[in-house]
Amino acid sequence: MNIESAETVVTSPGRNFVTLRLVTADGVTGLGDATLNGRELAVASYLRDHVAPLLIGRDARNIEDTWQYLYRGAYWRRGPVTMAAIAAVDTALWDIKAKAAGMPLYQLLGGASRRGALAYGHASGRDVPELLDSVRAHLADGYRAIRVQTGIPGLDSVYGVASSAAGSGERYDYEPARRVTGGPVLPVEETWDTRAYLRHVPSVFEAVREEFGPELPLLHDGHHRMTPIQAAKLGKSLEPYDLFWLEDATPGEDQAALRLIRQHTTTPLAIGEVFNSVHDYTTLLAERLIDYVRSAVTHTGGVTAMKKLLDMAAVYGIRSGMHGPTDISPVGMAAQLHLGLAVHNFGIQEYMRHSPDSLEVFRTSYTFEDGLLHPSDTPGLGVELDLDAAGSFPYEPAYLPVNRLADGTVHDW
Ligand code: GCO
Ligand code: MG
Repeated sequence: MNIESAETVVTSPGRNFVTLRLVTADGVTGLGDATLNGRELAVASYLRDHVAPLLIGRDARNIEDTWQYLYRGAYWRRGPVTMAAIAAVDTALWDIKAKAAGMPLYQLLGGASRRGALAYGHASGRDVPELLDSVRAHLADGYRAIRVQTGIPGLDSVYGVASSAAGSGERYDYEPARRVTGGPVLPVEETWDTRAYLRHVPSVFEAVREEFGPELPLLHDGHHRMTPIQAAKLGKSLEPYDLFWLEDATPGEDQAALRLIRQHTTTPLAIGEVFNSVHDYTTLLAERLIDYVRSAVTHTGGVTAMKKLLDMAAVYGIRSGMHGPTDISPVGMAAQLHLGLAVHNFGIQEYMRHSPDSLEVFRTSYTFEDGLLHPSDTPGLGVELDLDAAGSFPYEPAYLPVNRLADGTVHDW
């Protein structure tokens, strides 16, 4: 079962995706997602120039050995580019193994622990009435847990908030990497004010609870913008509204910051979408400073590494909340649905629908019904890549926005 070809496919059906496509000598194809939003070509080069040549002729069955070979063997460990590339190889090898076994991947990971993976959708509005409409639309769409983001009085635009009237199923890509229109390819710049944000957010959750009652799980993303003491204050002020989690309250690289937040609030905490290794979590897990692990299979070294991370989290009673906006491709999403179905400590799965163009390139078989995602029983990951369709959407340079304070200082986000 040797690998015969390793092709890196870059396609942009509305936003950029990087996919690794492995084919074995006996004709089994495996797919892996290596999309790193706004830095896609760095991973494509890492795969094409440094990894693909090492894969040809390797035994596709030896997943753990290949992982260690690419991780330990490279000397330069970790980092988002390296770990996304390793993730793609690892995921593609699991796809191949499961197809060869004639089983959906979740069966190889231990079988189903639940009927499906509870998903949360992204509701947002520039103001509260628009937000309430968006929550309603998500409920009508079948979501049973909702992330809530709003515009902030005094700020022109806020990342994570749709820029036009709210909706749900039809809003595929309101957080893509973008570029300023006209002129050179540069990131959009946004202005941020944490004090205005902290004053506004509690009233938003009060309005949502008043309208939809106490039962609906509500989530919120702080996008790494607060200092520890500001985050502690926000967590405390949101306690009456019983959040499912407060995500990414502080910049991700400072694990100790979570200690301070934890001392002040019982609002559950989630972090990790920008992490790429179990080593980013050691303090957070051992000291139980978080409640949910936000890493994605795509950015954390694949199914192998993510499974180990979640097993380690399980020791401390910490659950999964894998990152799932549309910059995780349908391949990455399918991989984490298989994993989420199998592990005991699944928590919740972020889920934004991909656009019709994306779903033309990536033919998925996972389902979303009554709030639950299921990876399907198709052997492997259950996703096929249509190479012709992929070829008709060429790469488009784009960046995530840059965040600045009113005086021009570059700020975390
Ligand atoms: C989320 C995230 C995303 C990221 C995006 C960056 O919680 O889904 O914060 O929206 O901003 O993945 O590429
Ligand atoms: Mg987030």
